[in-house]
Amino acid sequence: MTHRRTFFKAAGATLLGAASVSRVGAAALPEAVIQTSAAMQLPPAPPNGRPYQPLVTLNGWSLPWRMKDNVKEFHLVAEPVVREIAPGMKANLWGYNGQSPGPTIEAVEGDRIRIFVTNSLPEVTSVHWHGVLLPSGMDGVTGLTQPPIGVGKTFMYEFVLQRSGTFMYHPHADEMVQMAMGMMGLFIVHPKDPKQFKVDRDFGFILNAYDIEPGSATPRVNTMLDFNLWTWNSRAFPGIDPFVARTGERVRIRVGNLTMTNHPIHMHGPHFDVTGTDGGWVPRSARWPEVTTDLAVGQMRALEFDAVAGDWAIHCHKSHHTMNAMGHGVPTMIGVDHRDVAKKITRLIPDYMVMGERGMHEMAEMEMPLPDNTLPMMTGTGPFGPVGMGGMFSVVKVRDDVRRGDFKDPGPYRHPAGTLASEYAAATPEVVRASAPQADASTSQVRKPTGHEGH
Ligand SMILES: [Cu+2]
Repeated sequence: MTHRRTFFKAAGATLLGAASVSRVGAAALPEAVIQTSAAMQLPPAPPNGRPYQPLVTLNGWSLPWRMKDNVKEFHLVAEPVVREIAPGMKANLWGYNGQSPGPTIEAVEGDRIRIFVTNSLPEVTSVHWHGVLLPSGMDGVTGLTQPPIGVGKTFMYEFVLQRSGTFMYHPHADEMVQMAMGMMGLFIVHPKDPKQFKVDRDFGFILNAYDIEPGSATPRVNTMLDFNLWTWNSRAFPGIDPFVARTGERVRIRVGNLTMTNHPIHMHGPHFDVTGTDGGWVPRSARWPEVTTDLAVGQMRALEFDAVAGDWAIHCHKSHHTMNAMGHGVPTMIGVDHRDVAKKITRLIPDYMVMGERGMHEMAEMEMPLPDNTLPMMTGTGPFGPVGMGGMFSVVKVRDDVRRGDFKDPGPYRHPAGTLASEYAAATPEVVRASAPQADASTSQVRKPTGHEGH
């Protein structure tokens, strides 16, 4: 559901007199569009200005603009928001225009844009336009290039977009807190010539992470590395949208990293090329095929591939990042038979469970009681049972019959006959193990006696 509300309602009329834009300017602010849903909102074709193919933001949306005297005017409102991380869990975050991440800003190379930023947070902020070429004074670094945007104030940023590419925006004010709370968004500059770098589908998301104690809803903002929720656009699997495409289409996925660590993003199925970084487009001669590309902190990558029919997992390859909140202090129980101990413990703690001695997959199948507002560590169900994944995981779903512009989840893939792994039903022969190599007399000093089996 999209609400439209004016600046007057958003920030309160009493704040206007003290705002950093003039009264005339403030009265002329474009309305701030607020989004309260975490569902993907398909962006419409641009209503005016140069044509481009809109980005599909995972579990997100693009910010409408107002064209005024040939300038695209956007209005961001920095504010506390509630974001559904996945069904069953909501988080109290800070973001823009009702959501975290904020809306994607889309414009075209050569556009002059004016972005009004209203601060409805309880503390000062600023916005840095990560990767965008602009005058130093528009760069958004509090103290260095501008005073902070005070509580209730509105700032105006204005610049001409010089190069197309994949960029981001985020605060450069109390940023440890403000990024830990979810303040970020994508900034896409489309090429002036729509035929240049053309793809059939263009997706985008930001890697982010939170430390939210199971049972609570507000991130701990002082966490340096030990985050427990690894998310794409502040969503965890199975709450992350699939990447839907038609067989043979050229697909681009743009990824930015605003967490505190690197993420090797790995896609099953077709190989991809990295065609863009946060510095722009990679020349064709400098691309090489990949199935995993590592994103360092602050980096952006655009991946492109030709879609092949199937359900292809796409995920961060750090295995802890495809898990939801978990206790990392749990001891490894593989190979430990602790059923006898468990019986004794159950007399004291009736809910005590034996788990982990044959690995942890059984936890994916278990319906364990959890605190309210918490996601299971491994969750999500596929056509063959529990997927046993959470966090930074989604699926590239490619089908022969997806219509152009259709991004709806097509359901599970129907594998052509003879292309599906299955159980071998006939009798299995005895496993033959290679015999251990004979000890080399020159290096071994101890020989076990042989021929004494009768003892
Ligand atoms: Cu990761």
